[in-house]
Amino acid sequence: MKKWLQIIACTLFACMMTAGSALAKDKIVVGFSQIGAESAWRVANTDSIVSEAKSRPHIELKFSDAQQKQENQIKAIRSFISQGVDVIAFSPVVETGWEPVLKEAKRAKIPVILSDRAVDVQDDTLWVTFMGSDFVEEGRRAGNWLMENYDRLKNPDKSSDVVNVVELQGTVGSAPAIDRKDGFAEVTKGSAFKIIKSQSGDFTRAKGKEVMEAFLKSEGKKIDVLYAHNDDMALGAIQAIEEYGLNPGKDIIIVSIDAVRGAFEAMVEGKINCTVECSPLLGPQLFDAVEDLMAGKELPKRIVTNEGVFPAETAAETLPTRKY
Ligand code: GZL
Repeated sequence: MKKWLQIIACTLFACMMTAGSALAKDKIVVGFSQIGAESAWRVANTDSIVSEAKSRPHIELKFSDAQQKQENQIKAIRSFISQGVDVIAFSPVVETGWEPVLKEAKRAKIPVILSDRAVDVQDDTLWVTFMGSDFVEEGRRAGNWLMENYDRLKNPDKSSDVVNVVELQGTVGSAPAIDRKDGFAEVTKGSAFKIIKSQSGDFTRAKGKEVMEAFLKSEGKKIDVLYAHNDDMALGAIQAIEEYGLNPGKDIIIVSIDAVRGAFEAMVEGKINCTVECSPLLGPQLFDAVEDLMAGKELPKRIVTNEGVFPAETAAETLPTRKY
């Protein structure tokens, strides 16, 4: 009988120690690898993550900015592993090339949360949950809004037999660029809306202007519509359109994605016709998920952010309510 009592006593002691160590953990250390600061959206996303971490005294955030380079994100994740953080979270700049480092995190028993963008890996046990927008749906919303509103907005002397669309894509190989292209193409397939030029502007204002200049040089007044995968590229393109001597929002209808403040200001000026929301305010959701994870709760594999569509007509009244 004595032997059994000893076994029970040891088991109870071990349980108390484990519980104690979890309870004694006064800090949850999170390593976050951010893509960069390529757009107003990204800056707002970083602000949301950093400020939310600051508002939670039990969260210690180790933040790394990769300047839009995958190799820097991989280095940062390896560093988090060697530091023995409790959770790794990151916004993957592109979809592929993550297996090796995610397998290292798994071997180190460090859970990984995907924030904002997804990865394309065979083994989905390499990440715990993906939280962020449905980019395909954002592309569909942009295409549907355009088809429903183009005729009332277009320059009267433009025909509607074929509507020539130029597309500014996001970063090559990134989930939002791939999915936003697919969603727009899916809903406009077989319609009068034809993409005549499509090129990456890497989600930046400068590159968006540069590529739009090239579109205008080759297609000129043939262009009826600009579909931009983010507002920063649309704002750069507006500069190119005006320098070319055309009126953005009138001669060229512009539909974009993100719904950042700059897009609302451009809509108030009549230079963008619609922006589809993609919320960067992921900080609260991210650290709720971290805390649930550390408390041993099961996380859903996919957490989708809720978003809307903002036409220019409502921009003035909506602008004061915008948080980014
Ligand atoms: C979308 C996000 C994209 C934004 C861009 O969730 O990954 O990256 O649309 C940003 O503005 O650069």
